[in-house]
Amino acid sequence: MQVFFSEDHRRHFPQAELSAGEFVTPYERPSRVENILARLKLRQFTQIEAPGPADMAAIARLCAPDYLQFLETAWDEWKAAGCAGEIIAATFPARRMQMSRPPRNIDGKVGYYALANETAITGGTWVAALSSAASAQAATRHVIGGARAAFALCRPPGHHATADMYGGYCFINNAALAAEQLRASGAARVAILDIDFHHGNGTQDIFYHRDDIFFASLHGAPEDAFPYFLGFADETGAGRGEGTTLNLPMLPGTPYSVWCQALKQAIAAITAFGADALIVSLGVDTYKDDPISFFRLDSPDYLDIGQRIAAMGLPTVFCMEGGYAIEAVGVNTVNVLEGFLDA
Ligand code: OKP
Ligand code: ZN
Repeated sequence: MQVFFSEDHRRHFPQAELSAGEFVTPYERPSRVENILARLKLRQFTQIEAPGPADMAAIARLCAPDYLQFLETAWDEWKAAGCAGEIIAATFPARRMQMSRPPRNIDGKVGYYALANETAITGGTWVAALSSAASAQAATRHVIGGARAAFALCRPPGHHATADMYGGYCFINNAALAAEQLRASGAARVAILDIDFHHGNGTQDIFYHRDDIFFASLHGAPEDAFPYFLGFADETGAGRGEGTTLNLPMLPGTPYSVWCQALKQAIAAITAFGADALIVSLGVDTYKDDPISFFRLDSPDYLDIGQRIAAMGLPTVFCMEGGYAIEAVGVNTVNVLEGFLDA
Protein backbone atom coordinates (compact mmCIF):
# COMPACT_ATOMS: atom_id res chain seq x y z
CA MET A 1 0.00 0.00 0.00
CA GLN A 2 1.29 3.44 -0.94
CA VAL A 3 2.01 5.74 2.00
CA PHE A 4 2.03 9.55 1.80
CA PHE A 5 3.90 11.45 4.44
CA SER A 6 5.61 14.83 4.89
CA GLU A 7 8.56 15.62 7.14
CA ASP A 8 7.02 19.07 7.61
CA HIS A 9 4.83 17.63 10.38
CA ARG A 10 7.82 18.38 12.65
CA ARG A 11 7.23 22.10 12.25
CA HIS A 12 4.28 21.68 14.63
CA PHE A 13 5.50 20.69 18.06
CA PRO A 14 4.30 23.00 20.82
CA GLN A 15 6.12 22.73 24.14
CA ALA A 16 2.94 22.62 26.10
CA GLU A 17 -0.57 21.27 26.32
CA LEU A 18 -2.89 22.29 29.13
CA SER A 19 -4.00 18.97 30.60
CA ALA A 20 -5.56 18.38 34.00
CA GLY A 21 -4.54 21.85 35.12
CA GLU A 22 -0.89 21.40 34.22
CA PHE A 23 1.28 22.14 31.24
CA VAL A 24 2.52 18.82 29.87
CA THR A 25 4.40 17.83 26.73
CA PRO A 26 1.65 17.49 24.13
CA TYR A 27 0.32 13.94 23.73
CA GLU A 28 0.13 14.67 20.02
CA ARG A 29 3.88 14.74 19.30
CA PRO A 30 6.27 13.99 16.41
CA SER A 31 7.45 10.67 17.86
CA ARG A 32 4.02 9.20 17.13
CA VAL A 33 4.73 9.48 13.45
CA GLU A 34 8.32 8.28 13.83
CA ASN A 35 7.06 5.07 15.43
CA ILE A 36 4.46 4.51 12.73
CA LEU A 37 7.10 5.06 10.04
CA ALA A 38 9.51 2.64 11.73
CA ARG A 39 6.82 -0.03 11.88
CA LEU A 40 5.82 0.58 8.25
CA LYS A 41 9.42 0.03 7.16
CA LEU A 42 9.80 -3.08 9.33
CA ARG A 43 6.67 -4.55 7.75
CA GLN A 44 7.87 -3.85 4.20
CA PHE A 45 5.68 -0.88 3.37
CA THR A 46 8.43 0.45 1.14
CA GLN A 47 6.48 2.87 -1.02
CA ILE A 48 6.59 5.99 1.12
CA GLU A 49 6.24 9.24 -0.80
CA ALA A 50 6.25 12.94 0.04
CA PRO A 51 2.97 14.51 -1.02
CA GLY A 52 4.11 17.66 -2.80
CA PRO A 53 2.41 20.99 -2.11
CA ALA A 54 -1.15 21.17 -0.81
CA ASP A 55 -3.98 21.93 -3.22
CA MET A 56 -4.85 25.33 -1.73
CA ALA A 57 -7.96 25.80 -3.87
CA ALA A 58 -9.50 22.63 -2.40
CA ILE A 59 -8.65 23.80 1.13
CA ALA A 60 -10.22 27.19 0.35
CA ARG A 61 -13.41 25.44 -0.79
CA LEU A 62 -13.59 23.50 2.49
CA CYS A 63 -12.69 26.20 5.02
CA ALA A 64 -13.97 29.69 5.81
CA PRO A 65 -11.67 32.36 4.29
CA ASP A 66 -11.32 34.29 7.54
CA TYR A 67 -10.37 31.09 9.38
CA LEU A 68 -7.60 30.25 6.90
CA GLN A 69 -6.36 33.83 7.09
CA PHE A 70 -6.28 33.48 10.87
CA LEU A 71 -4.28 30.22 10.79
CA GLU A 72 -1.78 31.69 8.37
CA THR A 73 -1.15 34.92 10.28
CA ALA A 74 -1.91 34.08 13.93
CA TRP A 75 1.71 33.53 14.93
CA ASP A 76 2.93 36.83 13.46
CA GLU A 77 0.05 38.73 15.04
CA TRP A 78 0.67 37.04 18.39
CA LYS A 79 4.36 38.01 18.32
CA ALA A 80 3.56 41.52 17.10
CA ALA A 81 1.22 41.94 20.07
CA GLY A 82 4.15 41.17 22.37
CA CYS A 83 2.90 37.79 23.56
CA ALA A 84 5.85 35.78 24.84
CA GLY A 85 4.64 32.19 24.75
CA GLU A 86 2.88 29.85 22.37
CA ILE A 87 -0.65 30.65 21.25
CA ILE A 88 -3.19 29.25 23.69
CA ALA A 89 -6.85 30.20 23.68
CA ALA A 90 -8.26 31.69 26.84
CA THR A 91 -11.59 33.40 26.15
CA PHE A 92 -14.42 31.77 24.24
CA PRO A 93 -17.78 33.01 22.92
CA ALA A 94 -19.92 31.11 25.43
CA ARG A 95 -23.69 30.90 25.94
CA ARG A 96 -25.63 34.06 24.98
CA MET A 97 -22.52 35.88 23.73
CA GLN A 98 -21.84 37.00 20.14
CA MET A 99 -20.70 34.06 18.01
CA SER A 100 -20.29 35.83 14.70
CA ARG A 101 -17.86 38.69 15.20
CA PRO A 102 -14.17 37.84 15.10
CA PRO A 103 -12.38 40.31 17.36
CA ARG A 104 -9.56 42.55 16.11
CA ASN A 105 -7.36 41.66 19.09
CA ILE A 106 -5.33 38.50 18.48
CA ASP A 107 -6.06 37.01 21.92
CA GLY A 108 -9.76 37.49 21.18
CA LYS A 109 -9.41 36.00 17.71
CA VAL A 110 -7.68 32.92 19.09
CA GLY A 111 -10.62 32.24 21.40
CA TYR A 112 -13.04 32.88 18.57
CA TYR A 113 -11.44 30.26 16.29
CA ALA A 114 -10.60 27.67 18.98
CA LEU A 115 -12.97 24.96 20.15
CA ALA A 116 -10.74 23.93 23.05
CA ASN A 117 -7.54 25.19 24.68
CA GLU A 118 -5.32 22.11 24.83
CA THR A 119 -4.01 22.83 21.33
CA ALA A 120 -1.25 25.42 21.05
CA ILE A 121 -0.28 27.15 17.81
CA THR A 122 3.40 27.82 17.07
CA GLY A 123 5.40 29.39 14.26
CA GLY A 124 5.39 26.14 12.25
CA THR A 125 1.81 25.08 12.79
CA TRP A 126 0.38 26.46 9.53
CA VAL A 127 3.06 24.79 7.36
CA ALA A 128 2.63 21.51 9.23
CA ALA A 129 -1.18 21.58 8.94
CA LEU A 130 -0.88 22.22 5.20
CA SER A 131 1.57 19.33 4.82
CA SER A 132 -0.84 17.03 6.62
CA ALA A 133 -3.66 18.11 4.30
CA ALA A 134 -1.33 17.57 1.34
CA SER A 135 -0.73 13.96 2.42
CA ALA A 136 -4.48 13.33 2.52
CA GLN A 137 -4.87 14.92 -0.89
CA ALA A 138 -2.02 12.91 -2.43
CA ALA A 139 -3.34 9.63 -1.00
CA THR A 140 -6.80 10.42 -2.33
CA ARG A 141 -5.36 11.27 -5.75
CA HIS A 142 -3.62 7.89 -5.72
CA VAL A 143 -6.91 6.08 -5.05
CA ILE A 144 -8.72 8.15 -7.68
CA GLY A 145 -5.96 7.02 -10.04
CA GLY A 146 -7.07 3.43 -9.53
CA ALA A 147 -5.29 2.12 -6.43
CA ARG A 148 -7.36 -0.07 -4.11
CA ALA A 149 -6.14 1.89 -1.08
CA ALA A 150 -3.62 4.42 0.22
CA PHE A 151 -2.44 5.55 3.63
CA ALA A 152 -2.10 9.25 4.43
CA LEU A 153 0.15 9.45 7.47
CA CYS A 154 -1.32 12.79 8.50
CA ARG A 155 0.07 14.79 11.39
CA PRO A 156 -1.41 16.97 12.83
CA PRO A 157 -4.73 15.07 12.72
CA GLY A 158 -7.90 16.59 11.32
CA HIS A 159 -11.23 15.20 12.45
CA HIS A 160 -11.98 17.76 15.20
CA ALA A 161 -11.39 20.72 12.87
CA THR A 162 -14.53 22.29 11.42
CA ALA A 163 -14.59 24.68 8.47
CA ASP A 164 -13.82 27.51 10.90
CA MET A 165 -12.44 26.11 14.16
CA TYR A 166 -9.30 24.34 15.39
CA GLY A 167 -8.77 22.25 18.50
CA GLY A 168 -8.38 18.69 19.71
CA TYR A 169 -4.92 18.81 18.05
CA CYS A 170 -6.58 19.48 14.63
CA PHE A 171 -6.43 22.46 12.24
CA ILE A 172 -7.59 21.35 8.80
CA ASN A 173 -10.00 18.46 8.34
CA ASN A 174 -8.01 16.02 6.22
CA ALA A 175 -10.75 13.39 5.93
CA ALA A 176 -13.26 16.01 4.78
CA LEU A 177 -10.82 17.18 2.10
CA ALA A 178 -10.47 13.58 0.92
CA ALA A 179 -14.25 13.14 0.81
CA GLU A 180 -14.79 16.26 -1.29
CA GLN A 181 -11.94 15.26 -3.59
CA LEU A 182 -13.51 11.83 -4.17
CA ARG A 183 -16.87 13.48 -4.88
CA ALA A 184 -15.24 15.87 -7.35
CA SER A 185 -13.60 12.92 -9.11
CA GLY A 186 -16.97 11.34 -9.83
CA ALA A 187 -17.79 9.17 -6.81
CA ALA A 188 -21.51 9.86 -6.32
CA ARG A 189 -21.56 8.68 -2.71
CA VAL A 190 -18.69 8.72 -0.25
CA ALA A 191 -18.57 7.32 3.28
CA ILE A 192 -16.32 8.32 6.16
CA LEU A 193 -15.77 5.72 8.86
CA ASP A 194 -14.24 7.38 11.92
CA ILE A 195 -12.73 4.80 14.26
CA ASP A 196 -10.62 7.19 16.33
CA PHE A 197 -11.53 7.02 20.03
CA HIS A 198 -12.81 10.60 19.93
CA HIS A 199 -15.92 11.75 18.11
CA GLY A 200 -15.11 13.38 14.78
CA ASN A 201 -17.11 16.50 15.52
CA GLY A 202 -15.49 18.50 12.73
CA THR A 203 -16.23 15.96 10.04
CA GLN A 204 -19.78 15.51 11.27
CA ASP A 205 -20.36 19.26 11.33
CA ILE A 206 -18.99 19.78 7.81
CA PHE A 207 -21.27 17.14 6.26
CA TYR A 208 -24.28 17.22 8.60
CA HIS A 209 -26.67 18.53 5.96
CA ARG A 210 -25.27 16.51 3.05
CA ASP A 211 -26.97 13.49 1.49
CA ASP A 212 -23.96 12.47 -0.63
CA ILE A 213 -21.48 11.92 2.21
CA PHE A 214 -22.18 9.45 5.00
CA PHE A 215 -20.43 9.89 8.34
CA ALA A 216 -20.20 7.06 10.88
CA SER A 217 -18.27 7.40 14.13
CA LEU A 218 -17.42 4.97 16.93
CA HIS A 219 -16.26 6.86 20.00
CA GLY A 220 -16.22 7.46 23.73
CA ALA A 221 -19.64 8.69 24.87
CA PRO A 222 -19.75 12.49 24.96
CA GLU A 223 -20.91 12.44 28.58
CA ASP A 224 -17.51 10.97 29.41
CA ALA A 225 -15.10 12.00 26.66
CA PHE A 226 -13.73 14.87 24.60
CA PRO A 227 -15.13 16.70 22.62
CA TYR A 228 -18.06 16.39 25.10
CA PHE A 229 -20.58 18.50 23.20
CA LEU A 230 -21.24 16.46 20.04
CA GLY A 231 -21.44 12.80 19.05
CA PHE A 232 -24.66 11.73 20.75
CA ALA A 233 -26.58 8.82 19.24
CA ASP A 234 -29.56 11.03 18.41
CA GLU A 235 -27.52 13.19 16.01
CA THR A 236 -28.47 11.60 12.69
CA GLY A 237 -28.06 14.43 10.16
CA ALA A 238 -30.41 17.24 9.17
CA GLY A 239 -32.38 18.44 6.15
CA ARG A 240 -31.33 16.51 3.08
CA GLY A 241 -28.69 14.89 5.28
CA GLU A 242 -31.20 13.30 7.65
CA GLY A 243 -30.04 9.70 8.14
CA THR A 244 -26.50 10.21 6.79
CA THR A 245 -24.84 10.59 10.18
CA LEU A 246 -24.42 7.59 12.49
CA ASN A 247 -23.00 7.99 15.98
CA LEU A 248 -22.12 4.94 18.06
CA PRO A 249 -20.95 6.24 21.46
CA MET A 250 -19.59 3.70 23.95
CA LEU A 251 -18.86 3.68 27.66
CA PRO A 252 -15.61 3.59 29.63
CA GLY A 253 -14.03 0.13 29.63
CA THR A 254 -15.59 -0.99 26.34
CA PRO A 255 -13.79 -4.17 25.13
CA TYR A 256 -13.26 -5.20 21.52
CA SER A 257 -16.18 -7.69 21.63
CA VAL A 258 -18.59 -4.77 22.13
CA TRP A 259 -16.71 -2.26 19.95
CA CYS A 260 -16.69 -4.75 17.07
CA GLN A 261 -20.48 -5.00 17.16
CA ALA A 262 -20.59 -1.23 16.65
CA LEU A 263 -18.09 -1.56 13.79
CA LYS A 264 -20.33 -4.15 12.12
CA GLN A 265 -23.29 -1.78 12.51
CA ALA A 266 -21.38 1.10 10.95
CA ILE A 267 -20.19 -1.08 8.07
CA ALA A 268 -23.73 -2.32 7.44
CA ALA A 269 -25.01 1.27 7.36
CA ILE A 270 -22.31 2.37 4.92
CA THR A 271 -23.08 -0.61 2.70
CA ALA A 272 -26.80 0.22 2.79
CA PHE A 273 -25.97 3.82 1.91
CA GLY A 274 -24.31 2.54 -1.26
CA ALA A 275 -20.96 4.30 -0.95
CA ASP A 276 -18.64 4.26 -3.97
CA ALA A 277 -15.55 5.08 -1.94
CA LEU A 278 -14.46 5.03 1.70
CA ILE A 279 -12.35 7.24 3.92
CA VAL A 280 -11.20 5.85 7.24
CA SER A 281 -10.38 8.35 9.96
CA LEU A 282 -7.83 6.02 11.48
CA GLY A 283 -7.16 6.65 15.15
CA VAL A 284 -5.71 3.93 17.35
CA ASP A 285 -6.38 5.68 20.65
CA THR A 286 -8.97 2.94 21.26
CA TYR A 287 -5.97 0.90 22.51
CA LYS A 288 -6.13 -0.38 26.11
CA ASP A 289 -3.04 1.55 27.21
CA ASP A 290 -3.82 4.85 25.50
CA PRO A 291 -3.03 7.58 28.06
CA ILE A 292 -6.05 9.81 27.28
CA SER A 293 -8.76 7.31 26.29
CA PHE A 294 -10.80 4.52 27.85
CA PHE A 295 -11.53 1.63 25.49
CA ARG A 296 -9.80 -1.74 25.79
CA LEU A 297 -8.73 -2.80 22.33
CA ASP A 298 -5.56 -4.87 22.05
CA SER A 299 -3.01 -4.95 19.25
CA PRO A 300 -4.32 -8.08 17.40
CA ASP A 301 -7.79 -6.51 17.28
CA TYR A 302 -6.48 -3.96 14.77
CA LEU A 303 -5.77 -6.75 12.27
CA ASP A 304 -9.40 -7.82 12.52
CA ILE A 305 -10.56 -4.21 12.03
CA GLY A 306 -8.49 -3.96 8.86
CA GLN A 307 -9.96 -7.20 7.53
CA ARG A 308 -13.51 -6.06 8.16
CA ILE A 309 -12.89 -2.74 6.44
CA ALA A 310 -11.37 -4.50 3.42
CA ALA A 311 -14.41 -6.78 3.18
CA MET A 312 -16.49 -3.72 2.24
CA GLY A 313 -14.69 -3.90 -1.10
CA LEU A 314 -14.45 -0.12 -1.54
CA PRO A 315 -11.59 2.08 -2.76
CA THR A 316 -10.22 3.26 0.57
CA VAL A 317 -8.21 6.23 1.80
CA PHE A 318 -6.83 5.87 5.32
CA CYS A 319 -6.20 9.21 7.05
CA MET A 320 -4.22 9.07 10.30
CA GLU A 321 -5.92 10.68 13.29
CA GLY A 322 -5.05 9.92 16.96
CA GLY A 323 -3.20 7.30 19.00
CA TYR A 324 -1.05 8.36 21.95
CA ALA A 325 0.41 5.16 23.42
CA ILE A 326 3.74 5.96 21.81
CA GLU A 327 5.25 2.45 22.03
CA ALA A 328 2.22 0.75 20.47
CA VAL A 329 0.99 3.33 17.97
CA GLY A 330 3.13 1.91 15.15
CA VAL A 331 2.08 -1.71 15.60
CA ASN A 332 -1.59 -0.86 16.04
CA THR A 333 -1.77 1.46 13.03
CA VAL A 334 0.11 -0.85 10.71
CA ASN A 335 -1.94 -3.82 11.93
CA VAL A 336 -5.05 -2.15 10.48
CA LEU A 337 -3.30 -1.76 7.13
CA GLU A 338 -1.92 -5.31 7.19
CA GLY A 339 -5.31 -6.75 8.09
CA PHE A 340 -6.75 -4.81 5.18
CA LEU A 341 -4.12 -6.16 2.76
CA ASP A 342 -4.42 -9.74 4.04
CA ALA A 343 -8.18 -9.86 3.59
C1 OKP B 1 -7.53 14.19 19.19
B1 OKP B 1 -7.84 12.96 18.36
C2 OKP B 1 -6.13 15.18 27.72
C3 OKP B 1 -7.37 15.78 27.07
C4 OKP B 1 -7.21 15.79 25.60
C5 OKP B 1 -8.06 16.56 23.52
C6 OKP B 1 -8.08 15.25 22.83
C7 OKP B 1 -7.91 15.39 21.36
C8 OKP B 1 -7.87 14.07 20.66
N1 OKP B 1 -6.06 15.50 29.12
N2 OKP B 1 -8.24 16.49 24.94
O1 OKP B 1 -9.19 12.66 18.21
O2 OKP B 1 -7.14 11.76 18.76
ZN1 ZN C 1 -8.66 10.60 19.17
